[in-house]
Order: sequence, then structure tokens, then C-alpha cells
Amino acid sequence: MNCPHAAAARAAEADRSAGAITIDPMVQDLDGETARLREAGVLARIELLGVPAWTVTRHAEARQLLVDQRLVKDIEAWELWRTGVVTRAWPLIGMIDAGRSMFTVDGAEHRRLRTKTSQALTPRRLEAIRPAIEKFTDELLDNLEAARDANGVVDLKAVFAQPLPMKVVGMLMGVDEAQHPMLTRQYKAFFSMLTPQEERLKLLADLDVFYTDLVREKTAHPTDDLTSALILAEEGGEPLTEEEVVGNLKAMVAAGHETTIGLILNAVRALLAHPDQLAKVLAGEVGWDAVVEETLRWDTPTTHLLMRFATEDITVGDTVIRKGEGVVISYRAIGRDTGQHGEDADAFDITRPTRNRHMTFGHGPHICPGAALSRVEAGIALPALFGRFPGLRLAIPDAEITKLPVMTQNDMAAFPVLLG
Ligand code: STR
Repeated sequence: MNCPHAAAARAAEADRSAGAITIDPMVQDLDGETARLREAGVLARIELLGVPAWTVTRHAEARQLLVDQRLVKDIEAWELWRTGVVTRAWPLIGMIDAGRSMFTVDGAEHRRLRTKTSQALTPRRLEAIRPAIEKFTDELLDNLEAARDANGVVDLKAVFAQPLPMKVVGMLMGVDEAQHPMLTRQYKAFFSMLTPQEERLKLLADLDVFYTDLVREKTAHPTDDLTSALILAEEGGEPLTEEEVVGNLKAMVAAGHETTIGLILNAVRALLAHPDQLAKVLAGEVGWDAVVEETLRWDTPTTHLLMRFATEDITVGDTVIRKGEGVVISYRAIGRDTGQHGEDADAFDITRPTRNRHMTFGHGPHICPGAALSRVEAGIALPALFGRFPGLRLAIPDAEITKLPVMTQNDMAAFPVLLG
């Protein structure tokens, strides 16, 4: 039937999506794409593999939206999902429909799911695991020389930046070392856009079995780790269900692993590309914490965070996010916000006065519970690496570093270095 109202509605919708920026699954020009998103405005209309959404590109407005209770994580609030336009055949669905956990619920339920985890990850509590992180770091650095090929080249990602966060989050959550290579392989396939969706759904199902078995094992024999603490937690409220413990466990492993790899590698890359700044750090003129914060701002481990949904119309400037629409937070664009960081926001500068005033860990109730942990990890890994290998350098030109085809994370395939 050709009802004129429907036609008008379709035209309005087409108009709304006109000029939408297509996010490139192959990540061929991340800086160009980030600049285009920022030029498109405070709220940019984007398309993620054919699925339309809004994205926030500015620090100030993102800060507001991240505490706006009209935006929720519950996928059932998404019109495109409820009406069956988006299904589990969409390759990014695993970023949103990840099971019940602190990552997917809001309000009082969210506090109930999250409290134990955030309490375990305070800077004070983390002091207790600092020696273990230092030990992992030293052991991995011991392996670097032996891992060099005939030309003296070693992949700093495979041998150092990737195993370290896995060891740390594995120790924290009580995941056996023998399983780490499997988890690394599965998450690599999960995030890569080259993985066929059937395969991704299969690996997510396999991971669910793995984590459920682990939670059952810890339920029978609790140990001294956060997974056991989540199982035993009761404080006043309801204890967490098995599904909730599994959800939190997989969120912790996925997040703690993937994002910290990016932080460590991006910091090394930025320093090698800015030798004057590296020299200041090595001379003790600028602290390693400044390197960590400026890397978080300038080269965010998370490019886009999917997704929140509007439960009412929300007006931002002259744009209305309609009830049922999806909102992405584009942390890379936000880190480059000239309104927040000045006209030179695209430059890496560890002495920048606003280097700590980034929002890379988010804001509001869902702010990254692992923020302090990742700062401790990078704060140990970076000085230890450059302390052991002060002549560290890239084995290929920086421009030849290959980005992985990952839409949401800032991920490189490898980081070949010479140890100097
Ligand atoms: C990956 C798949 C899964 O099983 C569970 C989660 C929940 C936490 C998510 C994670 C996801 C993807 C990466 C995220 C992480 C929280 C922080 C991390 C989004 C969907 C970031 O990149 C910020």
C-alpha cells in the first residue's frame, strides 16, 4: 500500500540518514575518519555495517549523555532490534548483546552487579598485586631476546603487550594459565571483522560454556580470586546469579585483556615516534604517568563504544535523538576535541596541561572499573621495557604498521621492534 504518510515518513528517515558516515570495517584511515566524524558535528550520524546510529564526538556533550538516565544499555530499548531489523546476524551484535552483566544493565541492578568488582579494583587494593604484575613483566621481558628472529626482530605485541594483560586479568579472575592462549585466540577472532559471523557466534557460545564451567568449578571450590568473590558476594542484596557471575567474568576478561594491549602498544608507538619526548621521560623530566594519560587521550584503546539506547526523545544542541535510537560514544573523536584540549588536540604532547582531563575510561555509573588496574599495568610495563631496552626501536617505518580490521578497538596486527 502506498500511503502518503508512510512515504513521507520514509523520506524523513532517508533525510535523517543522509550524509551518514560509514565506519570503515577495514580501518584504513582512522585519523581521516575521526576528523570527518568531528566535522559532522556534536552528534554525527553513522552507519555500522549498514546499521544507522548516532555518535557523540565531543567531550562536554558525551559527559552529559553518559549520566543521562534516558539513555540505557538494555538492547530491548533499541527499535531496530525490537522490530527485527537488527538480528544476531549483524557482526557487531556481540558488542551489545553480551549477556546479563554490569556492562548491560543500569540503575540499582547495575550497582548490585558492579559493586564487588569496583571494590576489588581500587588503587589501594591493587597495591597488593603490584609485585605479581612486576614479576610477570620481568619474566616476559626475559623472553624478548630469545624470541628475536634471524634479523633481530621481535613482535612486541605477541611476546609482551598481549600476554601481560592476560596474565594479570587471569590471575585476578582465577583463569588458569593453560587457557590464556585459547582466550587470546578467541578474542582476536571475536573482534576481527574478517571473522564470518557464524564463526563468531560459535566462539561466543564456546566461551559461554568455558566461563560457565569455570564458575561452577569455583562455586564448588572457591579460591582467592574475584570470580569466587562474585559467587560468594551477598552483602545485603540478592547474591548474583550464575548468569550474572558469568557475564561479569567474561566482561572483565574481554575488557581487561583487549584494551590494555592497546594502551601499552600505543604508548610505545607514540614514544618511538616522538624521540624528544621519550628522551624527557628517560631523563626523568616527565613522569610515566604523563605518558600513560596522554596516550589514553590521543590514541584511545577503544575507538567506539557500542551502544546506548534512548528511552525518550533527547535533544542535544539542534539534534533530536529519537526514542528507540542507538547512540555510540566515539572515544577517539572525544580525545581529539579541540574544545577540551585546544587547537593542537591532534598532537601527542606529554606535557599538555589537559592530558589528565580526558574521558577515555568513560564517565558516570559505567565508568571503567578497571581504570586503575590498567594504569598500574602500563605504569609498570612501560618503564620496565624502556629500562631494559633503552635503544628499543621500530623494525619497520611507523606508517607501515598494520591496523587490524576491528571497528570498535584500536588494534594493530603486530609491533615489530629491534631491541637496540
Ligand atoms: C566483549 C564480548 C563479551 O563477551 C563481553 C563484553 C562485555 C565487556 C566489553 C566487551 C564485550 C568488549 C570490549 C569492551 C568491554 C567493556 C570495555 C571494553 C567494550 C562486549 C572496551 O573497549 C571499553
